[in-house]
Amino acid sequence: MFCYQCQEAAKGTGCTLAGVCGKKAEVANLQDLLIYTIKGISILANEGRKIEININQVDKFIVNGLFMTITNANFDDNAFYKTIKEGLKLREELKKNIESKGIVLKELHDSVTWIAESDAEIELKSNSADVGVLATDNEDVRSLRELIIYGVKGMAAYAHHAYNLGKENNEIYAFITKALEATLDDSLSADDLVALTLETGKYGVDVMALLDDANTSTYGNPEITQVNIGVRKNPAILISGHDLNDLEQLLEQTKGTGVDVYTHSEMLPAHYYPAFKKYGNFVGNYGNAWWKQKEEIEAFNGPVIFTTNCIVPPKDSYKNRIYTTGASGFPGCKHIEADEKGNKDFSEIIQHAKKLDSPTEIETGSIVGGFAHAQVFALADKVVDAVKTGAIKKFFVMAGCDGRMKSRDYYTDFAKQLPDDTVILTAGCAKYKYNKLALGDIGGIPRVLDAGQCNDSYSLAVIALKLKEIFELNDINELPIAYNIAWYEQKAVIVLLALLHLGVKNIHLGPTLPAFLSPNVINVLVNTFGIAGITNVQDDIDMFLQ
Ligand code: SF4
Ligand code: SF3
Repeated sequence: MFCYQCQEAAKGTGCTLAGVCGKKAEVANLQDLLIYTIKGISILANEGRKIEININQVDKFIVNGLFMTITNANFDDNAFYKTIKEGLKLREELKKNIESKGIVLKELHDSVTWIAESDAEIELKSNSADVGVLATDNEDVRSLRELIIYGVKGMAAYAHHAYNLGKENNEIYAFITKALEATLDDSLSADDLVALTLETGKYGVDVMALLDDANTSTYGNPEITQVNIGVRKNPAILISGHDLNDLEQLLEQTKGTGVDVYTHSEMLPAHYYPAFKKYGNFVGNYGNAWWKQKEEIEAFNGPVIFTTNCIVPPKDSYKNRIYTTGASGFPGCKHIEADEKGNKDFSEIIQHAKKLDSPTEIETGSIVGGFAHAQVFALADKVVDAVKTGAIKKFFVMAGCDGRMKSRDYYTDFAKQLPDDTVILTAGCAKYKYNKLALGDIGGIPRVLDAGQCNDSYSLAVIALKLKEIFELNDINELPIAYNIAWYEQKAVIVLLALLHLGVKNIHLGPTLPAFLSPNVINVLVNTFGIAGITNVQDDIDMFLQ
């Protein structure tokens, strides 16, 4: 195996024996083969699109398959064997479909022609050096190809949530397959790939806008909300991940059963949506970011359902309480499948919860959030006044991911040491590094404004563009906004590329720069966009406030 897609890549270069995340070599290789197979399907999808055959089922397969390979989403070897076989079948059907229209498919890439009759043959192919990341020799080309692929993985995750809510955009699907085909094209130069990377950012903005539309048109606009972080004395289910449709189905099915529902990690922002406030058993948020789940799930006592990443390989003591659904999976844990209409039956989890103790209290009180674009626009006068009077000197966008590395304490210290006339704009699970600190408010505006999940970084961009308009500026970079972003997995990659597409410069990225960026690619990002890493809290604050 070789994997360097996340911030925890071993030794800052890549995991080779097993993932720091807990991914086994076999699964890593199967993920590579699934991506390889999806590239082959993409080549045919691009042909199919030219002659306007309906490939919606193929697009959905691609989006789901990409999502399954995101860090901490799916550790289940069986799920990958099954998905690869499904992919090969779809690919052959698509091939026939295209050929039936009189098109002659010639000189096809191996990713379009390889076949396997058994799991053993799939395993053999997955071990071949041609399918993995290192199949590309040139370090810079490899770096750009993977940067595009990781951006596309993040894009796929958001497209997946959107289509679960009935919102799709064929241009996004078409970009995904075009980009994946391009990563096999040896005739493209590094400059071509840089251009494609920036184009990936454009579709990153589009997919986040699509998901924002899907979420807000289904569940209303997020509004300021106090979220309880304590517990009640009923049996309960913990729901994690990002999928709001799964949450809605769980709330509908637990209604009136005496079983409570709590969110974990990236599901916290669900509390900000008006539509979920009507459920009396939707109690609050339990715990913190994904990486604390070993202690927190132990203490929760009830069953846990993962709708997406981030799963930490469970301890035996609670593994029988773990359920997965959607693109997520873990060997030995029950996976809840959707029927053809997307309906899921959570009754087994509800029955399971009834047999278990209520959650152990680990915290009390509440946290505030719900500052997505509509809510911030409603407060615009107040915010603009605060900027004009100098009550707010600067905003710090600190969106992104949290993670287990000790070096991430930087973000807690950074938040603590920021001067009182600054406001943090956050989204994603990065918030857990400072959302429980008593940072106060500025004239009623909290000093930490949480827009929501990582995809709601879109809201932060919309807010920035609105402020640019209000202050009549020519350039988004003239705003008093600094960007100090924490990243971990591939959704953060698409968020970053989206911000670059919007023209945001001088983004600082930490706690370390991605292992998949080669020195030359880093140079391009530094020279074109002023991307930089982080140093230490005091020097960085001084630099940002200069
Ligand atoms: Fe390593 Fe991250 Fe890949 Fe897991 S996802 S194998 S931790 S680089
Ligand atoms: Fe968190 Fe995985 Fe990235 Fe969605 S849940 S932000 S790390």
